[in-house]
Amino acid sequence: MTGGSGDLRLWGYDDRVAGSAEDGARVGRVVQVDRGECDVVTAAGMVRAGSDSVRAQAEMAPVTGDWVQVTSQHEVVLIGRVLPRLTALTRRDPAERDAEQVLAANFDIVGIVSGLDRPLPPGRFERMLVMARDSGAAIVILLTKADRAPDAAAAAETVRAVAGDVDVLTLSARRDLGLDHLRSRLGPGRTMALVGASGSGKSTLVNALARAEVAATAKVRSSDRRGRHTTVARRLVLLPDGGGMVLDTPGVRALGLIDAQEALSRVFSDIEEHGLSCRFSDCAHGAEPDCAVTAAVERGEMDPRRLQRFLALRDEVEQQRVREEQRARAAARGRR
Ligand SMILES: Nc1nc2c(ncn2[C@@H]2O[C@H](COP(=O)(O)OP(=O)(O)OP(=O)(O)O)[C@@H](O)[C@H]2O)c(=O)[nH]1
Ligand SMILES: [Mg+2]
Ligand SMILES: [Zn+2]
Repeated sequence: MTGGSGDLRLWGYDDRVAGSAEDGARVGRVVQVDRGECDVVTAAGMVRAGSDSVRAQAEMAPVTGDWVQVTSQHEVVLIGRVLPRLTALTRRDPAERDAEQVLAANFDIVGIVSGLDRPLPPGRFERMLVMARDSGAAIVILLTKADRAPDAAAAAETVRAVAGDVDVLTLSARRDLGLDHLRSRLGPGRTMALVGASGSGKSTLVNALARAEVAATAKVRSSDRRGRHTTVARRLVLLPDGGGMVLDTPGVRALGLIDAQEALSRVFSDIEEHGLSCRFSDCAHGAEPDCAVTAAVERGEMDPRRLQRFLALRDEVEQQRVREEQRARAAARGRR
């Protein structure tokens, strides 16, 4: 992991990153974050850096994938500024209601991973699609363990029904199926962040792409095919031969949406399009007269369950927004 800045380009360093750093600053990319410390790859190689000693508490905390400025004080490397993020995966912090938690930053593609050894609930894809859409990156759905599915093509079709314009690929890390196609979407300096349930095969896919056992994997429970939360840290892995990077993440239990109104509209663009013909421009697609969305359901043009799932996600996002507003008002009162 040593070498000149040429190596840093393999990690995605480019003119945009260079332009956002202060003149003469030492920059690096966060490869992994552990309590208070990060592994950061710099032009001089990998360094271990303290993450919060020099930054004010209110500033952005570094996450895996971030470009940062590093400084050295008496042999100790510290992270200074976190450079502006191009893309970011965010969710509602499960520990702190309504706070935003950034899971990963500066990836070009989000790979939504799901194993074909388990049922594929459409609502789970829709939720992950909203989160991925909100990140600002390109998206691909990766259906892994194709070798375990009696009819992978049929399973992929059911996912395509909710995927909109997002590509759905079927893969097998075990049989090396579809991996070359996936590699063709990466390449030097490009990063793909993997998200998906525990046991879906994210780390196995990382190892297959890396052609080495770089990430720990574990068998799913035989009773219900659920994973064991094997991966515990988000980690950026450099692929061989200028193949880009994959960002492995732990399987997520909760994916609360935060501030995702626009992404929601895009993922459910079919509903939004029908909605343009509703009588009321602010139609909630419930009991309103002349609602074009419920009419489409009645005509059999739209799956009523998809509408229900949309309404539930919309309520979740709306309630979160209302709470956020209340909190901002309370904070403003406190300042007066
Ligand atoms: N048959 C088959 N099994 C696979 C494939 N990909 C992954 N698996 C198995 O699925 C299990 C879970 O894989 P992991 O890669 O650990 O899953 P993960 O998504 O990283 O899980 P967490 O780290 O817990 O989030 C392991 O037993 C893998 O061997 C595949 O393509 N085919
Ligand atoms: Mg894993
Ligand atoms: Zn309506």
